[in-house]
Amino acid sequence: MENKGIADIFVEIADILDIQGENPFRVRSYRNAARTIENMSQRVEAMVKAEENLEEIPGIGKSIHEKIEEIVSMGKCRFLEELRAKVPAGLTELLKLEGLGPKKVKLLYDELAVDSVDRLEKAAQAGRLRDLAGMGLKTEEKILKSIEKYQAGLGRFKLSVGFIYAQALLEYLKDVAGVKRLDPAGSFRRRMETIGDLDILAICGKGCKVMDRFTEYGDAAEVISKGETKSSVRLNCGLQVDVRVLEEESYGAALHYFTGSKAHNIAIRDRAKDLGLKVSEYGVFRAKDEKRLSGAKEEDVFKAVGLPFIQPELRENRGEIQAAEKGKLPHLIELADIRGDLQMHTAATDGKNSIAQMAQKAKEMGYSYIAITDHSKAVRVAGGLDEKGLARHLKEIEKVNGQIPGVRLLKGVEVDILADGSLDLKDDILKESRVVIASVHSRFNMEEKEMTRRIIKALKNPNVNILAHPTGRLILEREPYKVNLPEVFQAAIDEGVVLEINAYPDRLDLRDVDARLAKEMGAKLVISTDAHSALQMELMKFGVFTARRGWVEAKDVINTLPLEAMLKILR
Ligand code: DGT
Ligand code: CA
Ligand code: CA
Ligand code: ZN
Repeated sequence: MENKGIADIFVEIADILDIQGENPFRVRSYRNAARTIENMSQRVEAMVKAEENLEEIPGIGKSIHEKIEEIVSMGKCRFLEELRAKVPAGLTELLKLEGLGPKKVKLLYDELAVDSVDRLEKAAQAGRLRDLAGMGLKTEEKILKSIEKYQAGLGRFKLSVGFIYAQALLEYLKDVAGVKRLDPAGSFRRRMETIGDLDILAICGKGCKVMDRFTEYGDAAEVISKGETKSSVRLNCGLQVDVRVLEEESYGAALHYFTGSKAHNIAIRDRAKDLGLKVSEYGVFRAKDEKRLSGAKEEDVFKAVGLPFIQPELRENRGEIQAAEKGKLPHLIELADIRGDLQMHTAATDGKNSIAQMAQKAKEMGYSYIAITDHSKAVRVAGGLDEKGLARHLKEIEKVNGQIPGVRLLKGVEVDILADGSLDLKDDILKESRVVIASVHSRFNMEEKEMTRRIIKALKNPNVNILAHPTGRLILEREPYKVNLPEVFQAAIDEGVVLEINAYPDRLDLRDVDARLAKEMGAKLVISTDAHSALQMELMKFGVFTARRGWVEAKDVINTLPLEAMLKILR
């Protein structure tokens, strides 16, 4: 089982205990364990098999260790099954709705016997929630909105989660004798922020047992269908995977077709039709007599319709075909272009590692600079720093500077934008910080005008260099706050503030289309991980994917520049 699968079990345990009103410390210990496991670079399953002592890992004690062993050996956890038997299955699902915590879920169950999303929806529509203690008309409306959003995202997975499962499965399938090629396609290959399922294409030799091996996969919960050329499996986490075995001569056409998007495919087909051609997943054909012209390589499809290769991230029918036609495709940014990371948190606030450990990781990543940017005091849950705390912390950063040759540490802070647009720390100390990131962490419910004014006021503080996660959304969890982005972008341009594409996979904020607008308006961008541990600095790739989907080039992104040039842009 993948670390993510093990972590999910502990999250569910914590959720049920929470609903039962269990001791918060006990609940937290399960949540912490889940987070630790999910963020580990080594596979827990392998560690158990190698009989390593898991209790040396912070946050993993005897009781959790025992449960991990049971999960690895039996594929399930008895304690969780017992808990599940005690509460209706729908209750933990209710926790996934935005704005519903364990207390409210318990209240809804006790008072109205609400035990599923369906029942909650009916109760809300009937106006039965507004009279419950601590609720009202507004809560009722909000809950209806959360339900709508939840249902729209149902069954979709964050790209980063898709990555975990895709990598493990591809690793497994590539060792099957006779497999010549394996490629993920679909929304995964286009690096969409969420994926509905995972599409994998393969070329296999004669007698290859790839479908047998696929349907026997250890992490498969259910085989949905099995055939010679197509099989589908549902993994334990709920993600569906389709594997298709294809002919070598039509592999390129199939890769193009199954990469999509559907809208892009249709546009390409229409173009082919105008040229007297037919493009399908089987190849490129002459329309009048169905003669096969090509299709072994993906480039064949583009060549047939007179276009250069279009990167998968651009294939959304958002103007890529017109741009290709005019030779105006963007030269998309790549992970290798990134030279530093300008947002990260350390153990001084809610991060896991020390300044030195972050610097060491930066060295491993091949970076030449990073900014250490812990939270300010308003973010109390994160243990944000006040003026004195930050002053001390900046000295610490300075001290570590030079200890890791080749990596320059920049003194920084992520300062909170308060409700009135003022900043959470005094200007004197902000002046001491080379990288001042401003961001919103509270009062998300403002009207658009007020929120826009709030953010623009913050950008006008001359100490601010970067606006972080400009819309505040959390993918599949929290809508962006209402804000007029074009106005914010223009203010950022006028003030010389850089806009962040936050690479943290739950955020990806700015999202693709917003980043594209910012770039087209002439804004400067930065891609930062917002890492809360050294390992999370590896999440940079998700920010780069988002940037690529937003047509962003290396020259639009300041952390592709060498240190001195980058610093010139940071006012
Ligand atoms: P997803 O799975 O919802 O995240 O999105 P996709 O894009 O991976 O969609 P999926 O898995 O239904 O299909 C994979 C690709 O196959 C899709 O991107 C384009 C192609 N495709 C599927 N259905 C159609 C269709 O009806 N017409 C055309 N032209 N292409 C299709
Ligand atoms: Ca798909
Ligand atoms: Ca599919
Ligand atoms: Zn934080």
